[in-house]
Parts: sequence; C-alpha cells; structure tokens
Amino acid sequence: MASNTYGKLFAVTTFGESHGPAIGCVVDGCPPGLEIDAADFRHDLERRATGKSRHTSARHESDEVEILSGVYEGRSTGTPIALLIRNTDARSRDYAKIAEQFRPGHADYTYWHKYGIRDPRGGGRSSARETTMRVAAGVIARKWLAQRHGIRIQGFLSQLGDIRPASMDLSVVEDNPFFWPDAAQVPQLEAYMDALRKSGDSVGARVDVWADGVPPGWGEPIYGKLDGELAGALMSINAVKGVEIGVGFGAVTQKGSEHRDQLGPDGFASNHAGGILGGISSGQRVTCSVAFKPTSSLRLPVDSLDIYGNTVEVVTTGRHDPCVGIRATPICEAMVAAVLMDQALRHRAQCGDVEVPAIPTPTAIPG
Ligand code: EPS
Repeated sequence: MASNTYGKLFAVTTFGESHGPAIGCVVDGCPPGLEIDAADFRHDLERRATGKSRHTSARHESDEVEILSGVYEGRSTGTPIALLIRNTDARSRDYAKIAEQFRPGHADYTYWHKYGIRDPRGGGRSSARETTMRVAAGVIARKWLAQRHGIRIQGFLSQLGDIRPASMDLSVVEDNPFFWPDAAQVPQLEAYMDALRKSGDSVGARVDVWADGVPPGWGEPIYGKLDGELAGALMSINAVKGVEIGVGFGAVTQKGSEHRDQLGPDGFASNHAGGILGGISSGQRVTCSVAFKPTSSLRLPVDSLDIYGNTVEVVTTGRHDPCVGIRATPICEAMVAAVLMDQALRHRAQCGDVEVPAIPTPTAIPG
C-alpha cells in the first residue's frame, strides 16, 4: 500500500515533488471552528525555509500557502483542509548529469529499485522540499493543541557534528540560524559550517524536541503507543537515522534503581522516561531526540553506478544543504504536533468519558 498519509483521526496526506509545479497537503479530521488564516503558516515555514542563511541551500522559495478548502470565513469547517504551495525556484538543469546515476547514500537507488521510474529533478518526492507541507500541517496541530490544551512544543539543535551545547537557554534558540541553545557558541558554529561548506562535505546533526503541557493518558497501547507513534513519525522525515525518547539508548547502561522516575506529591523526581510510560503520556515533559545523517548530495567525487550498471564518478552540483539538520527543528516540532493532535483526538474518542478518581497529578519536572 502507498503511504503518503500520517495519522488516524488527524490525518495528513502530503503530495508533490521538489521540481513539480507545486507541493501540497490535505489535512483531514481537524475539529471545526479553529481559526485558520494563510498568514498563520508564514512563521514556521520561514523557520524551515532554505536561503535564510549562508549555511543552508540557496534555493529561494516564497512558500506562500494557498488554502483551497476546509476553511470558511477564517475558521475550519471540519472538512478536509487542502493547502497548496507553488514551486517557484526549481533549477532542474542541475540534475541533468546525475539523472541516470545513483548518488551514494541517497534514495535514488532504492526509489529506482522499488518503482522502476523516478523523478530525478531535485530528488523528486524524496527531497527535503516535501517537509514544507509537514510544517504547514503542523501549524494547524500546534494551534489546536495550544488553544485546547495549553501545549507548547519547542525544538532545538542539540548537536552539530561533534559540537554539543555548552549550556541550555531556550530563549536564544530563535535568535540564531542554527536553533542553538547557547548564544556564545554561535560564532564557533558559523566557523565550523563555513569550513565545511568550503570543503564540499556535509555533516550530521541531532535535534531535540520537548512538548510541555501534554496531559496524562495520551497514547494507545499496544500498537499505537505514544512513543511508537513519535518514533515512526520522526523517522519518516528525510535523512533521519535515529530517534530516542527520554534517555533513549542511554537506558542501556542505567540500573533500574537509577532509571525509574521516583513519584511524590510534588511530582516526578526525574524524567528518564521522556514523559511516556507504557506508551501513555505521564503528564511530564515529552522529550524526543532525532539523529540526522549528513546530506548525500556532495560536489566531492565518489564512485557509483548508473541505471545501466556502468561504473561512474558522481559529482553533485546545485544548491544543497551541508547540514540538513540545521533547518530540521521546525520539521521535528511539526511531526510531534501531528502525533499529539492525532493522539488527543483518539484519546477523546475512546476515553473521553473516563473519570479517574482524584489523585494528585505530578507536574512536569524538566530533565
Ligand atoms: C534538496 C535539494 C535542494 C534544496 C531542497 C532539498 O533543492 P533542489 O531540489 O532544487 O536541488 O534546496 O530543499 C528545498 C527546496 C526545501 O524547500 O526544503 C534535497 O536534495 O533534498
């Protein structure tokens, strides 16, 4: 079965290719009455966009959203919301030379083997361009989650190559092109990226996302666990190679006495679980960490094959990100928002009538 849709009750379908006439999405299941305006999308789309700093691809897309359906007089009607963004700055000639070649590390090879045909222009459907529509759909989810449940979702870059934040200040994340939580390190990141760009190479990165205000109870054991859905949704982003919830792989070396998050009247004493126990939100901060691989479109020559089986030397020209993780923070936030909104509606459907005897709900303790 083709899979271009995420979610059951808040279902987002994306379509379009990097160099096609347009990209778009259909958001089905948004509750009626939510105020939605084309201007709402601008902020997050700009945060994700290329061409905003010298450290990302130089392609300049205006990313103007057209709302085609599902909104009447500024409010969602409960019918499918169709959003469209026209591609205006594609430069397909950059891909002419590699149209029949496989870039090592790229989806070229597997798309070819799966479908027997592919759109080579700009990576087609496998391009990071597709993530634009995830962010657009995420705007709707974030707005509903904030208004209905007071949920805040904030991401940041938590590693660039082997550089890690020396301190953590979320208030500076939006003030630099890296979404980096330590303002003092920004010059170091700039210098690192300038040298990397000059060398023609690329590097991986890690993005963390925190969701605050998620009430206890969201997530559907067993096959719709909140952590399972988050992992699947985040892993579906281009170039993602790993997802951790809470301490993630750090749990391997912990003892049980250390890992368990002690409960008391004032809340949990720690948050190794990342706000999820048994696949259900605990009321603590939900924490996710996402690993991005280094971009595979490089101008550095590499041996490969073409579609006829000939050995070729691949050199990728054009406009590419030396670190795709740099602008992935809004994409990860959007996927977390889509998962939470879907789970909120699913929880409401099955357990909306459940009344839990009043016991104190521990509040979130960061960590
Ligand atoms: C991308 C290659 C570049 C990026 C693109 C992602 O563009 P093109 O497809 O024209 O070569 O600019 O990113 C975007 C256009 C975007 O909006 O994110 C790639 O290979 O993934």
